[in-house]
Amino acid sequence: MIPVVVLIEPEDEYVASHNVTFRVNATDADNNVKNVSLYGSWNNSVWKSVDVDTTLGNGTRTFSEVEIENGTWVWNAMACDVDGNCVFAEQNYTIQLNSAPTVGTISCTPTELSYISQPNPADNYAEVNCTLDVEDLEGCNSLSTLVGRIWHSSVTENSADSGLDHYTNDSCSKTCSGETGTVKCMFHPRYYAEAGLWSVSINVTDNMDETAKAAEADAFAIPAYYSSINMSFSTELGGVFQRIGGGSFAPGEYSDYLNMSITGYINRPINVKVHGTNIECNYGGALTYADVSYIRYEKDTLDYSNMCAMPTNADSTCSSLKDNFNLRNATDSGPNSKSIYYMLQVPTGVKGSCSTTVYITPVQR
Ligand SMILES: [Ca+2]
Ligand SMILES: [Ca+2]
Repeated sequence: MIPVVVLIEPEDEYVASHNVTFRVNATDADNNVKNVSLYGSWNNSVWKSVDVDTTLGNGTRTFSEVEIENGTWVWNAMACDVDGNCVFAEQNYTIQLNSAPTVGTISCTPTELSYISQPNPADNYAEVNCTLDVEDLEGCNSLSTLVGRIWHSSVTENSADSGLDHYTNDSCSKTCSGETGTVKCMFHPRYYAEAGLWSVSINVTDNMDETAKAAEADAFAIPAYYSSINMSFSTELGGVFQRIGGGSFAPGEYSDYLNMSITGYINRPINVKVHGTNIECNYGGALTYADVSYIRYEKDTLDYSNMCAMPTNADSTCSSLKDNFNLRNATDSGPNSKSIYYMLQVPTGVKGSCSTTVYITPVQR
């Protein structure tokens, strides 16, 4: 009698991403199977025996972890008995091995962003488009997942999305022609995004979950925008506001030193407490805020890093100032004066005309 071969695994038209294990069953009514050979077409498209199992008799043969080139191939198994009767399974099966996609270099336009102006600053964003050449031997259309990211140099690719410094694409699309194509990802960084150099990455994933990524450092720049800052001062008694200082600054820049003079006309020495309101910035009606602690103050130190941060609560003012301001009594020769010095580091993340009010409260020593 001649043997009978049945293909068990993998099923016909199976798609694999790695080495493949084949299982076939060979039986013979005489129980005299001598060997079973696995055949495939993946060796330069030549149909040939890939492996031989010489176990005698009826039973299942396993060909483990067979290495197969990318592509779609035909396979079968042949059993021979001791009498020289050889037979294949009735029908060939096909198997497909997947290749990972490959990618080129990302390029983005424009390389320096500019922002749309009025009338709708709350929605104000710039558009940057980044493109990437891709290839997949199973066809560019097999790329099913496309993800683009852009990030400021102060964070990393995997940081959380933030309007300030990290964005995932608004959209990514592909244009395909056979195995190759182009992926284009669009981003909309907001008007208050951090100035400086931004990097980009694009991930592509094929329908077998194999991925490829391209990244480009310093792909485009966001220019520094300028804020105009006004600081208003008042004494809590009397409520007379005096607008001093201000000007136009880039985020991160320092203002000039501002000097508020306190004059004592009374016969008691005084200290002072100060506090301020958070900085409010208005850009065509869209409001953003920054903490008042960007303002620092001292009575005699002109070094921003060693000045006290302005609090919002008058009871928690810089103790060195409160306890040591020490404005002396007025005397026969006239009143005494002392100055408080202020300095502002312009906050990042805000845009437009910003204002804040600082209150000065005399305290009897
Ligand atoms: Ca036989
Ligand atoms: Ca593929």
